Amino acid sequence: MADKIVILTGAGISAESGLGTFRDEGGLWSQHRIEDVATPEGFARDPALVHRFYNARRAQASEAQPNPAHHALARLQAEWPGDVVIVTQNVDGLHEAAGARAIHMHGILAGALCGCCDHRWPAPPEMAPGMPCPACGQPTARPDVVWFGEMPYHMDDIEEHLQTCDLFASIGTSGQVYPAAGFVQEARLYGAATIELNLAGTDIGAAFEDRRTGPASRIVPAWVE
Ligand code: BJW
Repeated sequence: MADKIVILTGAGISAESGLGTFRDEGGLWSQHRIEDVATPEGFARDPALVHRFYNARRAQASEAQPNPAHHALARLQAEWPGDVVIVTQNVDGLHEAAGARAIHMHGILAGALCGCCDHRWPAPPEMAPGMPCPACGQPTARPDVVWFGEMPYHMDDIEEHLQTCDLFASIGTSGQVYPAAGFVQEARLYGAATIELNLAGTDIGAAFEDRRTGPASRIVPAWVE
């Protein structure tokens, strides 16, 4: 029995909840330039554009419902006799909506962050350039998400979980963005069994001992049962 399971999730687990992925055909990065909307430099150049991008995604996420894959992971976390740690790259909050706890390594759409003093607070539905931080008063509010070139959150905790887990599962992520793409190697190095669940093959698929392909809403509940 795997005492401790670490599960990494990506945009693919929320695709069947109606939220677009980034790199699939028609995905977010085919409609927006990464440099414009997902880097600190893009935000400095055109904060209004970046806020519009995240306001739209925040509105979409607030309407979305968790799908059978999110529910299956919540069930697993509640019922497994050992630890089930969900590390998500997703910012949509759908793991929590399904009743699970997750570590948000790329932040959360529902959060605002002060670029000046690092204070965090719940984001209003619409953010705009120049919004003041409620703690320091500076006009430096931004979405509490991790852009390229920034350090993902909770990395010390995540490293510890990767080094102490018996099973590492990766669900619905393309394996193109680091450091998450390197987690499978790290977990293997420390002796974990590894499995990838994805709609299709990925660039890092060969690093996993076991692979299941198909839509998350079908293959995740089947894997959990
Ligand atoms: C289904 C499905 C269905 C579809 N069922 N599956 C050169 C080499 C190596 C690294 C670098 C490099 N140059 C720069 C870097 C670092 C950079 C990086 O990785 N760049 C790469 C592009 C090369 N990384 C960073 O900058 C990160 N920071 C960092 O590295 O700090 C330094 C550090 C050093 C040491 C330790 C730790 C840190 C920060 C990365 C931040 C990424 N931010 C974003 C935006 C977040 C906010 C937002 O949501 O807007 O995060 S970008 C975007 O990509 C988002 C995602 O979380 C992330 C990953 O995407 P994901 O989830 O994998 O989605 P897709 O679309 O790529 O894939 C979807 C998958 O689902 C596909 O496989 C489908 O098949 C599948 N799927 N439908 C099941 N129904």
